[in-house]
Amino acid sequence: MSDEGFRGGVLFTEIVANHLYSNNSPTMRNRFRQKTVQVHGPRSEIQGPSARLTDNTSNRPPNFDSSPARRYDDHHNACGGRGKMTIKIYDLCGADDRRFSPFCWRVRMALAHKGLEAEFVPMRFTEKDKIAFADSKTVPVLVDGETAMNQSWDIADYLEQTYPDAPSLFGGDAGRALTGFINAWTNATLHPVLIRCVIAEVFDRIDEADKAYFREDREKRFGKTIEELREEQNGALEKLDGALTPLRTILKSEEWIAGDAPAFADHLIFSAFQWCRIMSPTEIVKPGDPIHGWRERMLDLFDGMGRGFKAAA
Ligand SMILES: N[C@@H](CCC(=O)N[C@@H](CS)C(=O)NCC(=O)O)C(=O)O
Repeated sequence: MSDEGFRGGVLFTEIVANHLYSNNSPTMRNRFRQKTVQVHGPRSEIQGPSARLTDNTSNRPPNFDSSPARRYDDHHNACGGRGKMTIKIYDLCGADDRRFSPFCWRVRMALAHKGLEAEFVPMRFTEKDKIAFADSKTVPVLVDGETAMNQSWDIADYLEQTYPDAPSLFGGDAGRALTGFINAWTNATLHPVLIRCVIAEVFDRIDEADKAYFREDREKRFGKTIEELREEQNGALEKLDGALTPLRTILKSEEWIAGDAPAFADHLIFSAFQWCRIMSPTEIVKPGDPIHGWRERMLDLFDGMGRGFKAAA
């Protein structure tokens, strides 16, 4: 479509997945409702910022033999591709281009799992105007053709629905429901404990331009200063050990959280560890811990995609 075609607003089709457990509908089909959102603004806003801010990072590993991504590549190529435009993901970015958002990592892993290429558009906390077109104040935001949406769970659900021939993120309806539990546990239990272990170090590594916003927002949220939270970090690490018990228990007997092969349940929890690994030099899990071994396996996936993102020193 020409730029003129976008003048005066663009129609985006937003597929909104109703939140798991907030909907009694038993079928996958009914979990979705579709609405059309009128998004105003010039095309440049909708397509994202200038080329300077576009990193063109692709999730597709070049030399990976046994991953689901590689299997999908073969299938995708055999089918002649889908002919769709590249998926775009708005991604939080810290100082030195650190991509640290656990929610964005969930989507990065989901795309790699499905073997889908994507362009990651970096965005700072204080650049929310870039995602206003999607009516969002948080990242990740996905743009896929005419679809724009936020919320990492909804994006994973959308990818599962839209690319059903690619390796499954959930392994069917039962797997989706169990993964919904992992999603809720990660959000409600794991993240709140982890954030207290690393928040001061996250503050140290976000972009200078974001520091005043982050300090004000997080200090209000925690009712403490960043300095006080820094002092409480060791105590927070002690509490983390207990919170990780269910994860450690399952990883004593299973190679992956999802069982025989990694799936979105693994990506969800791994993303929280990536957030810490990229922003904090603190050793969250120690060698010898089954969680450490699993995290190493996760870092190896997709031709070492996760490892390719520099750990904080
Ligand atoms: N429920 C959302 C949460 C997304 C979220 O909180 N993203 C953070 C980055 S990790 C964000 O954009 N925060 C904006 C802010 O703090 O101003 C999801 O699952 O996508």
